[in-house]
Amino acid sequence: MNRRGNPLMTPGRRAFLSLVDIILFALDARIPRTSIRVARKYLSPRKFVYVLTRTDLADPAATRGWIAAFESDGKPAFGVQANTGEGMKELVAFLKSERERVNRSRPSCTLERPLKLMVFGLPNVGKSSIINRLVGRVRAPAGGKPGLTRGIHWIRWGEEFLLLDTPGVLEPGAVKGDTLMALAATGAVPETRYDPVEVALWLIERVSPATGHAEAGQPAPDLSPNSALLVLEQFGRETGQVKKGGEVDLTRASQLYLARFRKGGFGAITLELPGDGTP
Ligand SMILES: Nc1nc2c(ncn2[C@@H]2O[C@H](COP(=O)(O)OP(=O)(O)OP(=O)(O)O)[C@@H](O)[C@H]2O)c(=O)[nH]1
Ligand SMILES: [Mg+2]
Repeated sequence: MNRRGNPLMTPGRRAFLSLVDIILFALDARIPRTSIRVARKYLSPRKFVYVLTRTDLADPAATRGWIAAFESDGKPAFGVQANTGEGMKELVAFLKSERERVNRSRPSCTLERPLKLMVFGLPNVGKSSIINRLVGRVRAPAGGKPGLTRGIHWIRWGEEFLLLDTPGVLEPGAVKGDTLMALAATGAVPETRYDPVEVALWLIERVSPATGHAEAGQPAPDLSPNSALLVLEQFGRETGQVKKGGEVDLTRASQLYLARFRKGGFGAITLELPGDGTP
């Protein structure tokens, strides 16, 4: 996640980006607005399409709303579950039709060349998983920790495409407040960069009106910090995160709460809905 090895985070990135025909801008479907706002400064206005990942963990109605909002803004958008391949068909069909369009627009004597696609976005959003699903086998290392992909890699996808896997773009020191909380809650920043208790309380305030279980897609920002703490303590007790004297171990309870949220254990929850401010 540092600038080394990531040409997207260097001053020469525009020249680098010009090598690519289409950019797949991967967004976490739970936080599309933050995914765009934090990453887009590294993107020059090349042709890109949005790929919303983790649709299994997001509220389906909210994801449909996001896709409709992007499309009405003239941006193709696709929702996928990048770790299983769910929803990839439409994206594949779109990319194939783009390739045909590009080749048709070339003079007939020109040799066809592979279309160059780059997958771009925040750390841990599912970029390498998208590539593996497109190619049909594991060609790009993918895993649960942000910052897994280091350096850039071209990967051949049949004769027709070349795919570029890239490291996530993010300078963790540059993000603060709600942005940092949203990124930390969804797993885009390393654990050393945030206080798990602060992030768990922030998340509970948004998703757990009373019980720690949200209604899908209904962020409820009304809970006071004090009640959030009570919810966290109750969660800690229920899950056995208790110290010797009987006091709840808030750090461990928070880590467990965040891990459960990231796996969809509280339901399919979108933290940012379309319509409340364009990205
Ligand atoms: N539930 C769920 N998990 C996903 C999805 N897409 C990716 N993952 C998981 O998210 C984790 C990160 O995926 P990667 O493909 O490594 O993400 P990345 O964007 O390449 O990450 P970096 O290279 O670290 O920037 C992995 O554990 C994937 O299995 C998805 O749509 N749903
Ligand atoms: Mg990766």
